Amino acid sequence: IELAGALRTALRGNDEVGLAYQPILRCSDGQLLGFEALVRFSDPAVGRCDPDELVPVAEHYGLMDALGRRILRDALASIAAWRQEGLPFGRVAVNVSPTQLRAPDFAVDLCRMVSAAGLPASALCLEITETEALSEQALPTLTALREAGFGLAIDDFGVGHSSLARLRDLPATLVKLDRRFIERLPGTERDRAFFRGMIQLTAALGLTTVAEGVETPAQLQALREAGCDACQGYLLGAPMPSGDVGGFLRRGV
Ligand code: G
Ligand code: G
Ligand code: MN
Ligand code: NA
Repeated sequence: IELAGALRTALRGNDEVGLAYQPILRCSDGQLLGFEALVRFSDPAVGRCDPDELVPVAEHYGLMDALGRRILRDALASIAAWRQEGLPFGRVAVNVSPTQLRAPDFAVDLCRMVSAAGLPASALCLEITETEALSEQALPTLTALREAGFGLAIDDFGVGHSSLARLRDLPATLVKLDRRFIERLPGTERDRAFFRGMIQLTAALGLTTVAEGVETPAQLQALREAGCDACQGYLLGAPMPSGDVGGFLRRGV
């Protein structure tokens, strides 16, 4: 279809594919911890296209490898530029699709890209969806990435197929609690107890927790009370172009 064609053309060229950066803040005091890079493809013929549409099309047409590589390249370039400016932007999270993760050379390629950009692996956190992260075949790659120093986040935690037994053994550093849980806050005592339990479980495994889709002060208050580490959402800041990150940081949070 048209979108696949537009994407193929964009990937053949050398322009940025388009990333927006959404801030991630510590719940307790609002300290900035980092940003999540979200792909924002737009094209004169097909208009603006969100990742929910773009990623499946890229997967279906065999373009995900090239798209994933371009996203990483652009994110690393922005990180290097922010560093040059001395901006305290924290750590940047990049979403990694199942196809990318399954490529046998993914970890080696990524290490090479990061050092070519003059960055330490710790500058990046890789977000992997729960279903993929918990699959048996992902484990060697995840272990290699973790050993190389990358942060590893389980994205959309709690809504996919998952086994708690596998979660226990995963070399992850962080879990992102899906928006569907946050939507239910402050909610009933039962909703809050459920949420508190999730935080206790992940904390017991040594994982940092990030709540997604935080939209109201009441939700943020509930997160604090439950002991959630970090938050992300329209209340704290919408995804912004890389050029706006400096201004956002200077304005203070
Ligand atoms: O930005 P938005 O809310 O539309 O993102 C929707 C979904 O797409 C999110 O679940 C996010 O994890 C995923 N996504 C966003 N950017 C990327 C990306 O660069 N690569 C991959 N694989 N997924 C992404
Ligand atoms: O990685 P993930 O799939 O979770 O990506 C987060 C998605 O959620 C992005 O597409 C982003 O644009 C969107 N998003 C970010 N903050 C909010 C929010 O506060 N509310 C809602 N509804 N969506 C959000
Ligand atoms: Mn994500
Ligand atoms: Na998510």
